[in-house]
Amino acid sequence: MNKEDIKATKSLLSTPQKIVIIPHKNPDGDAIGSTLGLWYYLKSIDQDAVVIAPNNFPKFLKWMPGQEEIVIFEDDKERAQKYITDASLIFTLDFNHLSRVGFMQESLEAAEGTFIMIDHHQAPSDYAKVTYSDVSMSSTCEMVYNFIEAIDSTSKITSDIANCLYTGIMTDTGSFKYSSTTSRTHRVVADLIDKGAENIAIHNKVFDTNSPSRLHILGCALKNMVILEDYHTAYITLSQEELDQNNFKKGDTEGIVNYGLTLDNIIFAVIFIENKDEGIIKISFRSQGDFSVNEFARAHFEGGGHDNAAGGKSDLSLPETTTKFIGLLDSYKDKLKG
Ligand SMILES: [Mn+2]
Repeated sequence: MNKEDIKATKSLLSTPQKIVIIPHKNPDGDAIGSTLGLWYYLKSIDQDAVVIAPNNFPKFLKWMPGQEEIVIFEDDKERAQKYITDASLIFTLDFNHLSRVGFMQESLEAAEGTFIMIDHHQAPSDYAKVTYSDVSMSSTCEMVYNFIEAIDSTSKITSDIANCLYTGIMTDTGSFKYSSTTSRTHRVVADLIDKGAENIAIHNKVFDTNSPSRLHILGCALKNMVILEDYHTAYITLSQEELDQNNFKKGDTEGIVNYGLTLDNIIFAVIFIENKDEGIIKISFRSQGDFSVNEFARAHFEGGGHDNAAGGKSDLSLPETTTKFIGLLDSYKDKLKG
């Protein structure tokens, strides 16, 4: 955070505000961890704050401290809308375009409160008065730690805040192994453990929660995996029929894309998931090293994200989409060196 933004934020928080804190649609561990961590902090300095999520969040986060206080816009529109309309200060966390809140976008665009953005994705838009944006950060949770340090003191971090921030850093770094993990990330995490983050319990609660449907879908996905050795690429497909056969539930496909990267010499991994309801193929891209899946997704699949993790979509059928994908790889052959 630069000095000007720190000053502006301190001045905003020096008077009582009505605050809403917003994560993106389909919130993940970092989105929920950062919003709840910030929420606990703001309450501790006697601010009136509430977290409003566009829609519900996955079961593996339902143990988090404070999660039962989150207002779900989709389920509780009137109440959520009133909070947004009345808000004098609106924090948006872990996203940087208002379109990332889905059907909540209109409400936020009409809101009169002052916006503060805390986010680590590329190409932020300019809706916020204070934009704390840093693509080198491991997670928004690490940034909330920095935020509290910059405007106040890390001594304000309670065990609840520590548990929330630890969760987001852990999930967004793939348990501290993605390239965004720095020595600073480990120092922050060490301090969070000192402040009460129950690291072992958090790992268990987040990762040891497989359901039968999730494991069956994982089995199907791995069987479907296609390895293109010449391009150091592996991709997985899951059709709607396969999802239905295995009693698919929301969240079951989370993280499956990463299995491709566990293969020796594979640096580009993709999963194509058919969604008949929305009439699209949802795509996740992962890479290791310099190959930018953000650029690839932006150029060809109406998406984007980070250099090593991005999303996208296709309106073609599942076979047409994979054919298109395979056809693109030759022009990236130089960049896809293992
Ligand atoms: Mn994040």
